[in-house]
Amino acid sequence: MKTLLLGILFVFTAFVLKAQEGHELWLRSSQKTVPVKIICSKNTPTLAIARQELQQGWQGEPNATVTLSITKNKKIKTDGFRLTQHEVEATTDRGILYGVYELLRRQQTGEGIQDEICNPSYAIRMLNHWDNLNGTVERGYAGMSIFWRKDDPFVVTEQDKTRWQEYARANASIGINGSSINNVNASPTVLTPEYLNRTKAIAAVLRPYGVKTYLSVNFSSPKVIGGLPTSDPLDPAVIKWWKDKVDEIYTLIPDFGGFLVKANSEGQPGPQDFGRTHADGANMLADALTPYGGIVMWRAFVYSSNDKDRAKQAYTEFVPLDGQFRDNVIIQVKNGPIDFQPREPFSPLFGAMKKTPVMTEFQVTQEYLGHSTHLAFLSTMWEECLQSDTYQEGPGSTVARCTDGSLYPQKYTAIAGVSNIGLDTNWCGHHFAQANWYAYGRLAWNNNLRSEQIADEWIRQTFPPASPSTTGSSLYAADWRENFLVPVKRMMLESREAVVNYMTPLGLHHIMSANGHYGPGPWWAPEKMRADWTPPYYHQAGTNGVGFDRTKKGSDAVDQYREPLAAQFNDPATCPDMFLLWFHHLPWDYKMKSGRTLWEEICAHYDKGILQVRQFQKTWDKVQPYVDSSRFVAIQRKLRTQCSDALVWKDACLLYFQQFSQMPIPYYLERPVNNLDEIRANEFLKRIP
Ligand code: BDP
Repeated sequence: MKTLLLGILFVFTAFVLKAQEGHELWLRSSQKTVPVKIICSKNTPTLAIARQELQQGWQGEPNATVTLSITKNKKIKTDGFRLTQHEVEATTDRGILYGVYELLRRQQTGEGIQDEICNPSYAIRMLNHWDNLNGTVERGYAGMSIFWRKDDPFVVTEQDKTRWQEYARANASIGINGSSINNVNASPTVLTPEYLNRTKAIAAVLRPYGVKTYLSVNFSSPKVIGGLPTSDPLDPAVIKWWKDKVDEIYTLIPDFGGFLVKANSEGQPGPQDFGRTHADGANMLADALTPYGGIVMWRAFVYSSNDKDRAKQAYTEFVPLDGQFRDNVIIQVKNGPIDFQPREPFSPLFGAMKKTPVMTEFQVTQEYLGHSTHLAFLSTMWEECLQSDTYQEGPGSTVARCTDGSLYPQKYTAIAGVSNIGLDTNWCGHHFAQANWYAYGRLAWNNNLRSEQIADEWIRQTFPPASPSTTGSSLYAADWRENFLVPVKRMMLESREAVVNYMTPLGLHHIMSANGHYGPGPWWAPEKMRADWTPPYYHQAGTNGVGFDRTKKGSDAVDQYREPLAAQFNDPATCPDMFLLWFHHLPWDYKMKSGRTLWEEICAHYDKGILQVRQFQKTWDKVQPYVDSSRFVAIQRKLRTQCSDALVWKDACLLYFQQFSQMPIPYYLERPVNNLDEIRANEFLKRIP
């Protein structure tokens, strides 16, 4: 009976599930529109969008009346809203728009609506685009930039505008309210009139959706495009140049958000070039922006080649400056102390600068997690970071609370995600990478959300069943939940851990090849290369063991964490396994909590990663009846590549480390199928997808 039913279902869904290219993201238009009446006393471009969305997406009872009201309810923060089944109340029209999207989402996912107030965790919820003015995207794996292009760079076409509008709508639907639209490795040219004009055109399209526009700026701009002899932040002519530039920008874009700055980092210019501090540089820009309410997001991603431990440097450089920044400067800190690795402990800067606003920077684009080829749902990684306890103000001082204003009062609260968006039809390269854009927005709105809920919402909206009701009691709905929703959700929730397992288990980090950051390369160390850009610096493998000693006897990075964490991380017996080789250099035969040796444990993790991806393939093949053919095949192909890549990772790392451990790969595990010398010989030929 069940087989027959599945058979019928297969034929039925194959008919109903039209091929999809994924361009609609999680905003699939409903199959039939249900009429709704809307009462709203005001009209603004933003409210017009709110109305239109309701009219197109209403799935409640037919001809219901929905009231949109702007009030002065003090419990509702800017951007927040009060929601009932038939009412959205907010203090701004942006709040109304967010409330409408929430209402429609609840209808689509079948989640109930109480009379409730929803306020965002952060006032500023940013996407950072690493888009270059020539249209390429640094660490972008989904095509060229949606904002910039090489040919006819200043012509704004209807096609451009449509893309920007769709982009803004997707952001608004998950509460993202800011975009910095050019690479943090910023070209000074972006501040020339032609590029500012294009920026103005972009801002005009994003504005009604509540998305403010920001720019990344190059600290040498006064010299490079202003013709000044210096860019010294204390030089009066430099101060005036920035002030005039800011005036010019606000004349074009009155609601411009502000600047994002990467300074004295990886060769970028900055105040230290003139013997000044990060605070001198950031404050100078902040002062120019103050009259307009603009902000500076100053990145703490700094490290130099001569330090003993790269992981310690941001903290060492920034903590002494605590209290010296203007209140419209926010220090933007990557989630981990090194660089967006598949797993890092949280950056010790969170909670350490008590008199300075600090914001988290996540990487939505999968630079170190298989680009847009591997399926890796990053929500679990961000949740892990946000929920990490820093103990800065006693137990419960999570990273989330250290940055959202609940522990330290700050004028501006913010969060940033490095975008994974490009001109590809499906925006993100991998259909499942869309879930990372979605999850980032949802966590930026509510930093206490759980990945399980986020995945659930995303699946329901992105792969809705052919039958209109997912919540009703029909056999079909129950079947869809059991055979599609549950296994796909499980796969998503496990996917990041799988990547950690087959790439960098047990606290290993930064062992990928060369600059592509895609395949394995634990051996990669060209002669003249900076040591801290090569994997051996991070894994320290030798016949005596593996791992970076960051204990009190080593680089002492553990001391940047508050007790009880410092002591816990310092002792291999209490250090969580997942951070073991991040903090410790241990012999290959070190006895793990599991009873296995360290070497066996490493092997077991790499092996498990492979088994997990194989399971993802099985899961996906089985859900074919529930997915349109185009997305089904695209994802199936990507999973195949992920599986063969994972095998290369496992074989490369195990065969390389085995040269030091000199121990057999446990015989109960699969044998390598690739040869190390062949992987090494092909390393640079490997297609970067
Ligand atoms: C690294 C990227 C590099 C970025 C840098 C940054 O490899 O392309 O410019 O981060 O965040 O992860 O500035």
